[in-house]
Order: sequence, then C-alpha cells, then structure tokens
Amino acid sequence: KQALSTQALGRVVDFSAELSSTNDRAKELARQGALHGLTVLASRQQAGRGRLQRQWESPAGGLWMSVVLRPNLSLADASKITLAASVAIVDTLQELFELSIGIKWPNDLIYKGQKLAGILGEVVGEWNTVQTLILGIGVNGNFPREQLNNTFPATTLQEILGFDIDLNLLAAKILENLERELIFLEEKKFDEMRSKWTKRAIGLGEGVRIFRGEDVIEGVFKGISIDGALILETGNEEVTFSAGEIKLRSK
Ligand code: BTX
Repeated sequence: KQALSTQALGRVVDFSAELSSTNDRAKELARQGALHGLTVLASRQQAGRGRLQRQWESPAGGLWMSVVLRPNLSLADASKITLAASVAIVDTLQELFELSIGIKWPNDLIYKGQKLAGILGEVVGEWNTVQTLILGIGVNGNFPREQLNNTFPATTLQEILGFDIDLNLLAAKILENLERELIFLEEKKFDEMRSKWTKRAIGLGEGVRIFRGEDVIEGVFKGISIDGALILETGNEEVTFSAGEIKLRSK
C-alpha cells in the first residue's frame, strides 16, 4: 500500500485467498455501487476466464487482479482500455525488471513467444447508462510453468527472472501506469499510447490470418487505427477490425 501513488485505482482493495474469478467478484461489487478504482485481488482463481469462454489457469503465486473502472469515455474510446492496459503492463515490466515484452493484439503479453500475461475487459450493463467496465489482469508471477497445462506456450516471471517478485509492488506499479494511460484516454491523447503499443506489437508488417465468425481473412498487419482497431492490408485495400469481433493468427 505504501508503494501506491494513484488517485483512484487500488485505493480500495478487496482481497480473497480464493475466488472463482476476480472479474466476477468485481462485477458483483460494481453492481453494488463500487466506486471507480476498486481493485479485487485473489491469491488463486478456481475458474479464471480468458476471452471467448476460454479458461485462464490461475495457481497461487500469480497476480490475479480486476479493477472496476467508471471512466469518462464513450464506448468507442472505452474499447481502447485494453490497449491502455497492455501498455501499462509492458511499461511496468520494463521499469521493474528491464524485461522487453511483446504485445499480441489485442490482449496477450508475450515473452520470447510464450504467454506471460493476459487482459480481459468486460462491460457491466449498458454503457450509455452505467459506463462501467471490469478490467481483469492476469500475470504469471511466482510459480514454475509446470504448474500450467502444457498445451500452450506459457512462461512466468519466476522462470524468466530466476527469483520471486513482490506481487504487491507489481500490482501497485501496474495500477499507477494504468491510471496515467486512462487519464490520457480521457483527455483524448491516444497518439503516444498508440505509438508505444505499435513499437511492441508482434507480427507488425507480417502476414496474418484473421478469423471472424466463419470467415478467414488474410492480409498484412499494418497497425492500429486512431479508433483502436486493427488495420489489415488485403490486396490494395485496408480493412479495420475491432477487438471484439475477431481472432488473429500469424501465417
Ligand atoms: P485469452 O483468451 O487470450 O487466453 C486464454 C488462453 O491462454 C487459454 O485458452 C490457454 O490456451 C492460455 N492460458 C490459460 N491460462 C494461462 C496462463 N496462466 N498463462 C498463459 N496462458 C494461459 C487472456 O485470455 C485473458 C486472461 C485474463 C485473466 C485475468 S486474471 C484476473 C481476471 N479474472 C479472470 O477471470 N480473468 C482475468
């Protein structure tokens, strides 16, 4: 707590040794009127979630955190919060451990081809009336990768650094960086975030496949538009896709 220098994020913390999902707990607290910045933490999650009903494995030793956000943003701008969170985590890992993390659009943080952290943003209720979003952040921290199912390439900070990190400090720094990025978004300053994001983007300028429902679209990944959408060059036209509608694979 002493390390935290935010205005709102993480000023109130709801901690549990175990939860099904910190996002679900945060949603429940948001429905009960939790203020902007309330942060839910759990040592373990029994049913951590990723996007599209995927499972997120959450053993003890990781950072499993969800923040209730009630930002002053339109829904279109709120969709950029995932990008803001990616930048906040990347900056934090650079600052604390000098780690160079890549971002796989829209929400995966990758170290040498292996997934280290993920982000799950979920809107609560109708955006126009409540304007509440739960931002879930999972970082594989102090546990060996053997504790994860090996069907996907994953890594942990313990594996990378060779020592256990201070999870409270990690949480505090992520919240500070996230608060700064959110204020930039509210002030409509997206350019710097977009350029930071683009510098870390994996697969930029390369051929990718986009899966949208039944459709598969191939093209070259050109970057992020000022709306926060992915820009794909197919033949001689550019098409944009928002994060909610697609999956991205390198070719
Ligand atoms: P995602 O859908 O991009 O990634 C989910 C996929 O990642 C899984 O299908 C699996 O292949 C792989 N995976 C599962 N667990 C891990 C892990 N621990 N490390 C690396 N890869 C894994 C990413 O979704 C968004 C994850 C957000 C998790 C946070 S934790 C706090 C909050 N609460 C909650 O329930 N979810 C969020």
